[in-house]
Amino acid sequence: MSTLPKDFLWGGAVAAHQLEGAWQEDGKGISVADVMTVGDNKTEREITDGVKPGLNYPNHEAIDFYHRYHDDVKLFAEMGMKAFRTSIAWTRIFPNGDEDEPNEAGLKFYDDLFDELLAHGIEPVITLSHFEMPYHLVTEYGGWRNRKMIDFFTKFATVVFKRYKDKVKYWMTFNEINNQAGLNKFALWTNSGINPQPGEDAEREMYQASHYEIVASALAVQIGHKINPDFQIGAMFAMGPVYPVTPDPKNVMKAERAMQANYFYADAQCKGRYPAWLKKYWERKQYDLDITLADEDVIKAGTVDYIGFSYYASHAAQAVDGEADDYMTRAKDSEVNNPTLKQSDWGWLIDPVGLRYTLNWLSDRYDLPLFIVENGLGAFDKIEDGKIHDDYRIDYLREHIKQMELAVNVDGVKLMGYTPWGFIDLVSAGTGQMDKRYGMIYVDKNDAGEGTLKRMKKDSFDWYRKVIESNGADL
Ligand code: BGP
Repeated sequence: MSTLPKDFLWGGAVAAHQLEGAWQEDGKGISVADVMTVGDNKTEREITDGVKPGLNYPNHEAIDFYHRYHDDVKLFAEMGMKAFRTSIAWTRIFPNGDEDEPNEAGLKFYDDLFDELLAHGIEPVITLSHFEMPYHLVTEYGGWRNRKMIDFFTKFATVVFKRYKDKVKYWMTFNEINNQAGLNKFALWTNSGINPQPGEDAEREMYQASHYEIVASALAVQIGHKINPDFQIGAMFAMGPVYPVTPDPKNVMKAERAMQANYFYADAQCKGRYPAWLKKYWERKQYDLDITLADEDVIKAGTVDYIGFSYYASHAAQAVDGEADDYMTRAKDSEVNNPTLKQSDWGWLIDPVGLRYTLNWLSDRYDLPLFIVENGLGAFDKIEDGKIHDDYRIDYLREHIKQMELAVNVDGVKLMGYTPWGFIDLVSAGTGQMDKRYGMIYVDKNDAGEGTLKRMKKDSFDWYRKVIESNGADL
């Protein structure tokens, strides 16, 4: 018997630019996601300098949710979903990001979508910025390197908070805000609109941009609470715990450092301050960041109500011989394989126990309600006799849900809900392609962009319906 709370938010998660399509409809502007072409397992997606004719940009059409959401929401309701996590495409509301007035057609789209969800008993859970800031803010202002972004973002947040104050209760500010700490090109671009050029110190730019985002997030929390005190406004982190590869204390320290480098955002957004090690690091690097006393007050006053996080995989780290005492490390730089775990088709380590570990780690450290807003298995699916028997996906989700239930029932973690990622097939953020599928609902479209866009239930659809119906008892 499950002891999950009765109001547990079972659902699914997506992001606007990965499923809506209609990239230029009803006044929508171009976002950073719209100028990225495809990549694959090994090569990162290419960032283009504006949309170029002849290149492949799969998210321009995506799965055409923009025109098909009425039917899709019916399917979601049939699955029994109680929560639907998506984002609001900033470029539908402020096409360039710096206009005085919002775009009414964009606002109306989300009004209609939220009405449709609510009519089916599905709670919208909304991310304000999910890898889709207006491209114009990059070309004109340099993206989040520029303090002006705080005003543009808070204006956008204020407009949507006011407009949807009676329709949306659960919000998150920035999707996986900590991704960029790894300094990879994709994350710097999608989080902050930064495409570092040779000779530039990408790390400094990342810290400056992150600071402005943290301030903007804290302001949004305060603004939101004034507009509707019942709002629950969360942070959103990509969680992938880093384990020491062996108990050698040097490896333990290495793993701890990688965790610190990745999760200082959580300290700022949940505790309202930067950690001491980070201030020391900035000093040593002589970064001289633009962080004012007023900013520090804002961060203190704008801590979040809950922590939303994604969980896909864990990592293992190993110390490097002869390393200086003041090293900084990124999870990726120090990463080694963990032979105790199996891998997905894309080489992501499958680690259900790591989810329980993560829930405990976050809960102990921040003592806030938690919300698993992404989890899932990206895999190739095969149609056999008109069906998709995705037992591998069911196994993945089942094992993670079991660990999640242990964290709640045995460890006493306060958990608000579970919204597995991409529960309807959509464009992968990492590759920009379709064939890395997470869905319980298949969408007929392949990497070459061919297909009817027809929806079809996979075996995991009925399995998940029963999980929800039994509140997590029937796995
Ligand atoms: C997270 C993002 C999502 C998403 C997911 C899966 O990082 O928040 O947008 O796509 O990961 O990643 P991918 O699509 O690269 O498999």
